[in-house]
Amino acid sequence: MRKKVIAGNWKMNKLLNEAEGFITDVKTQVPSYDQVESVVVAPFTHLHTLVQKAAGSDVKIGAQNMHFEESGAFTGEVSPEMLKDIGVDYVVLGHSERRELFAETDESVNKKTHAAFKHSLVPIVCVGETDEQRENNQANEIVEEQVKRALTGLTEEQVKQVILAYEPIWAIGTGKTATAEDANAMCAHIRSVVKEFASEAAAESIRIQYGGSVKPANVEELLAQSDIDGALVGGASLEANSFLALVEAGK
Ligand code: G2H
Repeated sequence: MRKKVIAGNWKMNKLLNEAEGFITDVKTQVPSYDQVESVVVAPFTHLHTLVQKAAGSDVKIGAQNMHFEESGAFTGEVSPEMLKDIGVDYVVLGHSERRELFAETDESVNKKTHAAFKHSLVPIVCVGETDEQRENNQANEIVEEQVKRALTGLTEEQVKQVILAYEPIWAIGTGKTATAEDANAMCAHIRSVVKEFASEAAAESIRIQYGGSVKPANVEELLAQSDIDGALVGGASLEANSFLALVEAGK
């Protein structure tokens, strides 16, 4: 039985005092970590404070990106070691907004995934097709390629610990959600890709989230699907009550 993981991706939202207030509101109310993993994925400027604020609770903190190098002349970048040093546990890699707007590639996502393991960060690796690719019946093939390239070179044990987030780009922030059946079909396809690429055991263990306009009203149906092991949630993760409803559904 795979434990569900619900991650709130705040993107570039909230000032520090709002972020702190959010953690205060949710930290005593989230289900235990044994039941469901509740992750707040916040902007870099808030991470140190939020890790301290959430200490001792069942809320874990994640970053939205990082560089794959250890250190050096990379102005504006943040290293995996810097994240680990302040107590961050998860990192989102290859979100479609980073692929589209900031030139993230499958190759850099792969390097970042390796770097995450080197520093004991749990990578949440995003994959997903555009509207046009879906219309052209290329969705399976595009997502398969993204998954394989992200996982290249990882050990079987590492593959088991990756969290993949299937986020169809046409469903992100648009209010359009893939139907639960469509989302599940792609997550099942991803699991079969992992089986072929790594092993059956890795495919059984790896968690696959769905992301794209997930909200309290649709999360239960999505999480009830056989191959959906959690959600990566943007807009609906910004309010404490909504986040709590989402993580409750993951129990
Ligand atoms: C997809 C998702 C979070 P939203 O980007 O990663 O955002 O839930 O707002 O569609």
